[in-house]
Amino acid sequence: MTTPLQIWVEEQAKLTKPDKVYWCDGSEEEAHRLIEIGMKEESIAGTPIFRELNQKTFPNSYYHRSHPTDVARTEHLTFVCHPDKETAGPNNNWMDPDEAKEKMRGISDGCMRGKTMYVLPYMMGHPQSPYAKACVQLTDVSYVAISMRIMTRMTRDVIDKIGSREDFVKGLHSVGDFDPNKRFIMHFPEENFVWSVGSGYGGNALLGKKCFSLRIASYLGLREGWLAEHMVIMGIQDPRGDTTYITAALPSACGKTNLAMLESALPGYKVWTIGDDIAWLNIGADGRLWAINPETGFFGVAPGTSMKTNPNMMRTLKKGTFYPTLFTNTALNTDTNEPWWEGMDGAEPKNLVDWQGNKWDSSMGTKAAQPNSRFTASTSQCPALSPEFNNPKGVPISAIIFGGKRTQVKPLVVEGSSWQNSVFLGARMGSETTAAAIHQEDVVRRDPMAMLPFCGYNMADYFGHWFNIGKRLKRPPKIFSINWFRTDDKGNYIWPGFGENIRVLKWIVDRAHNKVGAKETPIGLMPHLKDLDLSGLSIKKENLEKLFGLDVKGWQREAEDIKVFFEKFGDRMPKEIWEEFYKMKAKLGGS
Ligand code: OXD
Ligand code: MN
Repeated sequence: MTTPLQIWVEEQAKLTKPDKVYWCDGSEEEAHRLIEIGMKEESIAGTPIFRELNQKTFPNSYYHRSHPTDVARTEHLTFVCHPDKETAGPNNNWMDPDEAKEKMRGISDGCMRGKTMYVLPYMMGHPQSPYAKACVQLTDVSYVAISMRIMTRMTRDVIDKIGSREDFVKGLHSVGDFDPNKRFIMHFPEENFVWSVGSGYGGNALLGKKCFSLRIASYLGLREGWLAEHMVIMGIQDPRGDTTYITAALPSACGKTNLAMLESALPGYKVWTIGDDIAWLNIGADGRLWAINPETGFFGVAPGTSMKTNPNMMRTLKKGTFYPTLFTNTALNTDTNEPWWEGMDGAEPKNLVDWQGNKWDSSMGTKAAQPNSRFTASTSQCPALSPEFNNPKGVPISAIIFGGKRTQVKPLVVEGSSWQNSVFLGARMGSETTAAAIHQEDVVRRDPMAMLPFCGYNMADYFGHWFNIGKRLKRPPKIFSINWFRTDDKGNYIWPGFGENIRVLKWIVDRAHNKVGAKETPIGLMPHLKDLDLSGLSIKKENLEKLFGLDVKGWQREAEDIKVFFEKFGDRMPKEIWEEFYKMKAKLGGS
């Protein structure tokens, strides 16, 4: 009997016209075979898809160079195609689904000619988890097939699981001819379908990640009563051996991966990693929020990663298991055949080529590694991986953190005073932009819950959904905002960050267990300094004031910016958001 899955694959092959169709089984042997093909037969802009790296120091690692125009997420080419524009909201680009499909059919006709179409059956989430989803992606490039094998649970069993069902998650991906004018990432939430052409970049091409697990899944969550969030999941073990699970949402390239596996600077504390990018949050029978990480890999920003900033990631990258590790658009040390990036440990190697293959040294004033260059590595290689990682139920969440990169105004840590106030706290977040998406860097943009680029529907409805979830929780987590990035008058970061962030996490955990008090301020609850362990840090008094004080004038300006953003949502905005906004504004005083 022909299944709906087979019919769908045949239809896509008829349109895209590959030379071959190959169904992947996710095995180790297959991964090696595809890497061999990528080293010999396929290329992007004349460069082989994979190049073997130094197998002694970076076992089972391969280097990949993308098309030079294709290095980050392209938010302006990303569309959410609900039948009506209002459902997509002002936070998304929208196109009518029929129009979008017609456009994509035109671009996709024959786009796999001369290539192999890889059929990738995969699960997002543990196959035994009630929250997991069965998915199939089609792609025409081995780099994406190998990356998906690292990032997801890819096996033939998924095909049996789908069986005769029609509601599996579908992804059609082709790198096309990399023409930026024919590059689109189209989402069809009503059909659990993503259609992406023209880009091989992770966030645009690994369709289980941002496209399904956030944009489409957030909409599924709205309809089914759960949340798909851009969040780290981690366990914090205290000196008594008790572990508290928390999640943290931060915009792209703001240190989520570092946070997820930080090595504690406080003796007796240990962090256990469950995920570094995506959390699916469901309400358990006990009325608590439970989190799973649907992914099985890290797709992290390489520059800045070192033994000092993220020792567990460096160990992960060098571990070498049967999962390959990929480095994309980093620089290369041509003496040792190792990847290299700005901020890596040790002196600058003598013989380097930059991410485009040109001879490079730092006197040239350019960057050797593309600022959004990435590694792709299996979570199984992480020494801090939580024993709960594969628990199909997930872990119970006691605190949620919202963060952003703000060099001014925002204090180190603030707590919401109620669920309603906390949703407002998440909704008012803003962050300075980074290289993870193509746009001007270092300007503040509002980024509620770090979900602005990933919420697959109108964010006004999303805030409403958060309020509804709160009503159903018997034991809601406490909610906090953090900002590691405040600078002093000379522009240097005040807070030491990285492993020292445990000091703030300890306070958050203590608050979650009602062990310490907090003081009320117009923007939420803030710590009494006596409750934060700052021992051994030498932060000047005026800088402590920046971290823990309230910049009233700055917040009055901030309120104006927040208002302009909220007004974009018109009448659809829940009244609770405005209630909290005006309460904060009144407490801040001023005009
Ligand atoms: C990512 C991103 O790749 O947020 O995780 O851009
Ligand atoms: Mn991310």
